[in-house]
Amino acid sequence: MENTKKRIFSGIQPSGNLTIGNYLGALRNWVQLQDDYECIYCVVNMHAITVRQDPAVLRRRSLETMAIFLACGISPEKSILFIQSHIPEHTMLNWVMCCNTYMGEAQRMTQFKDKSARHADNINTGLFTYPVLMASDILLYQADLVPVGADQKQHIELTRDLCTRFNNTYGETFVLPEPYIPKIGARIMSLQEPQKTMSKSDPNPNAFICILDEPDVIVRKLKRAVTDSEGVIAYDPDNRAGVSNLLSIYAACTGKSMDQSVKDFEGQGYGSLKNTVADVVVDTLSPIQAEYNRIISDKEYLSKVIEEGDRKASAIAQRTMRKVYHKVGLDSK
Ligand code: ATP
Ligand code: LTN
Repeated sequence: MENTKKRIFSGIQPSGNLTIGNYLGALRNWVQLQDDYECIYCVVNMHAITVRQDPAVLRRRSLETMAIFLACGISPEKSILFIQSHIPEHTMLNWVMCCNTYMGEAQRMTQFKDKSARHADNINTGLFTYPVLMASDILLYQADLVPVGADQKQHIELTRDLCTRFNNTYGETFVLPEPYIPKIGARIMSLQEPQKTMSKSDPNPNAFICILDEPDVIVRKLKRAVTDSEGVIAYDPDNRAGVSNLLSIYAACTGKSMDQSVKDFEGQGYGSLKNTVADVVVDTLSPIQAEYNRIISDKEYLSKVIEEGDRKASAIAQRTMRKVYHKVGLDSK
């Protein structure tokens, strides 16, 4: 029977230890989407080198990131799981797309502006063209839907612009993708500077909770989370960023609505809010951690999953690339 399921593509960089932001904003939804879509999930290690990485650490983290995908419940029987650098078509399409992207478009990307400010000693052209590589990832697999956190919305919009331009210039080639952003958990904020998105590459480890953090570490980081001096628990992300972030984490982990979550804490203080949030985060992460420890010690299984995923991804990527090279006149036929 013809496969009529819509296709999903998404990726996470192995640029640090994955956080609850990565889990609640992205991974958790990846798991849920597996039954209704044909899902392709990627460890985007080529994106990670836009920031300086230790080669041995990058190699290890790429495997660990894949083990986290599996531990969260992504199944190699249902989804294609692979590593970006194993499929050379990503760089091939990246170059073609770079030649179809305007400087002004890339210059508008806020992630580039943020990352150049944070890495002023290494503002490289890869960091600048990062969103074009991301667009290439998505278009290469002809994805209909891209599940990401809210911070990636602008990159998906750029991907859509590049897709439409390419199709108009060279004839129908790529599927036009749409973003899929969760209602709750799309933007988990830093525990130390709650106006900023929680990020795994934050230099301050108290700013984020890692998926693999031990329970006592989770409790400690949440106890230190920045709140305010109002003393009343209410959801108001613009003015009460810290408390609202703790409420969002609670709502995302328990599956409760924000109204219900706020009600759950009526009349309570920040101390008990932090303790309860720590409990639900530990409950959410414990089964994932147990599964991770099992998978990471089975390197043979992990390599088999990656080999199989690479093979399936490669077949799709090659098909698209043949089409693209023909359209732009880079083949010899
Ligand atoms: P880095 O800090 O290295 O740039 P990151 O922690 O921002 O990385 P990515 O690998 O760039 O994470 O993102 C992977 C996925 O996780 C993306 O879909 C992104 O939108 C989502 N994500 C990352 N951080 C958060 C967050 N704080 N809240 C919700 N979703 C997030
Ligand atoms: N830029 C993304 C990671 C990423 C991605 C992708 C996400 C690279 N390629 C393709 C979705 C689809 C980020 O989360 N920072």
